[in-house]
Amino acid sequence: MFRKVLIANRGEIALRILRACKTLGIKTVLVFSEADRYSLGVKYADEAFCIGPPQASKSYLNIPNIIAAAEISGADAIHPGYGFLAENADFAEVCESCGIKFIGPSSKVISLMGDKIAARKVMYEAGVPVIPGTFEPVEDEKKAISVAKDFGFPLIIKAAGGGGGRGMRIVKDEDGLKGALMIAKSEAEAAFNNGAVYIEKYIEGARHIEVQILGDGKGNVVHFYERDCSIQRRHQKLIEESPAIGIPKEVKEKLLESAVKGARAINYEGAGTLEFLLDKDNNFYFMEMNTRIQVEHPVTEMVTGHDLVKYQILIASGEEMPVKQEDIVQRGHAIECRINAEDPFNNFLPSIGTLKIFSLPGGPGIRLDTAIYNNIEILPYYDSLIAKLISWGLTREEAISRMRNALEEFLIEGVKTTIPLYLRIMEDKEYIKGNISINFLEERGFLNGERG
Ligand code: MV4
Repeated sequence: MFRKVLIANRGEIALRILRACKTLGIKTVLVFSEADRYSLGVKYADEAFCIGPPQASKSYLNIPNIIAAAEISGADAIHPGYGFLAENADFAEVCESCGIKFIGPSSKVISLMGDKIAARKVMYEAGVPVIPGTFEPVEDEKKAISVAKDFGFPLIIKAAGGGGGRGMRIVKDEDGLKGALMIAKSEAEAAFNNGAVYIEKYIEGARHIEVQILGDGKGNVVHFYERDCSIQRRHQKLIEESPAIGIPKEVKEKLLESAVKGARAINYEGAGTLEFLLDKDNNFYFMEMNTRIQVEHPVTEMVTGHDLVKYQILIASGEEMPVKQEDIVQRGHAIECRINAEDPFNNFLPSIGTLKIFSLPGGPGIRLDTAIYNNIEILPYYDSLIAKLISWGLTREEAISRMRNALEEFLIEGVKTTIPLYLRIMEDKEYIKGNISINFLEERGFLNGERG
């Protein structure tokens, strides 16, 4: 087992990883930027190293400084959390060549799944249903038109180097095709240094369903069921839940089995997520794979009772699969609301200032993952997530009512937050019925201040 782990992240996920290390008796090193000098992570870690100024590019993305901190402190492994360097194949490769274990899959697998065309191909060959579309980059209009003949409109053009909704364009008809292709290619080149784009049939009114898997890199893969992450704004998830309701049993079984099959095909090591779209007829299609622990992993932990971050560390240290599939059962229902320091009534404008905490939520089935404390300064350098509020109940109704109570109890001032939006959503009749899709917020008027 590792003696010492370096955590290359900040905020709530840094605390989450610190806690997992402590339960395993592993010493912790945290790297932090000048903006995070007074963070809870710095207090709780056994050692902490400042790695640069607030801008992420000079600190949390500064590979040489992070490696230097690992070497000086004698850390055996680095946990990247999510965001920042978590899916950076170059970073994983540097760790590999320095003899520091990157807690996650190999740099090879990260870069394979980072190439969204290659990922589609691998999954298709493994027998996982993928979205109808191309398995090669689409170079010109002629090819795009022939793709349109095969699949029909609407289509979606995606960047091979993109993912998570970055570098996508929906095309409604042939008139828009040429221009969209050219713009998509040049944007992809500029954003990802890779102008390759591919085309898929656009699946309308879909739900975003993802499957949590864990592999040990020795051929064993288990799943921890699914999450519904349909409630998003501009590809930022706001509310996630597990289980995904209303999916026929046979479909769900096939979905979970497909995810495991896909992960096995790449001999996956670590925690990962296969993202799928579920159409109105309950057909599911692989979209992309995330090779990291995700923000929303707590809903899965709440319904299964398993500690996913602990398993990440055990597997990275060389252990075989620490859990049997039959010991992973989905019990009850969990919902996560991402509390952001943003004004939901003013176009989600980021809000900064000194946070005043008057009351934190609690009670049965409530989990709060956060690194906030009274009088902390909320600064504009990083994403605006300040807390993740998770509720669990025996039924979805109970999870919703506990969430509503917890949101009411959560009294903070000094910055605007998304809490009042979530209070309204928890009372929305379509949300309560489970009528959700990726268009939910727009369709229900929660954007542009109509209701939200
Ligand atoms: C799609 C899609 C529909 N059809 N692909 C968004 C995140 C990234 N993982 C891929 N995404 C989507 N891909 C096909 N073929 C719908 C989404 C999508 C989405 C698209 C537009 C606006 C909001 C969205 C929210 C979630 C998913």
